[in-house]
Amino acid sequence: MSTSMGIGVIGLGTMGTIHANNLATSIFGAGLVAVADPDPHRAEQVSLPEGAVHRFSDYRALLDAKGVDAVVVASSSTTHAEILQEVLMRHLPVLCEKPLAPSLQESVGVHEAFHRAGVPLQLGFMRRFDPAYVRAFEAIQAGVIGTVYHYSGISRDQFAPPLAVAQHSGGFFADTGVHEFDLARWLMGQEIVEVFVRGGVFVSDAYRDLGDVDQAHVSFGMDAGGLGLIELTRNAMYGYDIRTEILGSRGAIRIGVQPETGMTLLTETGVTGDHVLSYRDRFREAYREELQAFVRCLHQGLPVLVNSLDGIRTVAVAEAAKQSLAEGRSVEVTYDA
Ligand code: ISE
Repeated sequence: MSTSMGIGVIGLGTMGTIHANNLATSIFGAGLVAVADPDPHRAEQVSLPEGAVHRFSDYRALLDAKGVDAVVVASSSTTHAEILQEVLMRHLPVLCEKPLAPSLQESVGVHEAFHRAGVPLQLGFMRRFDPAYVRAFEAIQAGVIGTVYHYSGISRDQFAPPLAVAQHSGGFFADTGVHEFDLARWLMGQEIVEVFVRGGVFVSDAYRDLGDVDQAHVSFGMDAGGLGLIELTRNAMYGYDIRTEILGSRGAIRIGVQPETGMTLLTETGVTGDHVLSYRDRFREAYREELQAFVRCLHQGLPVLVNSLDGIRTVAVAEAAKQSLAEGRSVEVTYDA
């Protein structure tokens, strides 16, 4: 592998575009060499370095292209398993967007195949690279809040995703919930073993036809006795709002509402500030950091920091959550397909 690694991005929706732009402009030790999307107009959304980046409509052509040393898979979730098999056949390291695959069975298949072949697969849990969450993790590891025993999470999107996107996302728990499940596992240092879920459709009526919900509460238990509560909301209206609090025997850590800027407007009519509207803004730095970490691990031959095991564990919780909601009872989380 040369000093600058060539990376290809598969899928140019919201996340693929973010990764492609980051690779084209700000990742040390790697550059964007190819993009693939069945819709040719999507490549136009990315400001590609003139002449240097190959555009493909078929992702297989990208995988076979000269100069592609690693790939980012950011296509819709329902295509991950199939694309990852092709990536594996070419032994290319991959950063794959979450979820690993929408179902536990497919996710386990992907995990086992990559694990057996020893090909690096990093999963797109970017919150683990956000400066506030990194600080929280380090403080917990250092024992600053003692023994942790409770996780609270609030995860609110401003608006529900378009139905066409939601249909291929694996549902609310696989698409949105997995970020929270992963944070809880990572910060608490325990696995989620049981969930109880309530939920409903309150704003996005069309979600009823999809058999999905736009509001849910997940209460859970963990293997070392930790407890947790998560609120998932698709339509907060006022903005994107991700909050976390970990309670320990000697204190708590809180990651709160993030303003877009530090500006506060104070006039005779009142005091107002601004607020982030989407994950693109809230986690802008984290998306760059996760890619940089991926590239650093490949260059240094180190294991990636978030892997396919994290993928199957979170999808297992998502499946149990879906079942709990449907059956109105607590469901044990199992990691077997
Ligand atoms: C989206 O796919 C993401 O990954 C965002 O981080 C999450 O907050 C949102 O709910 C998902 O739809």
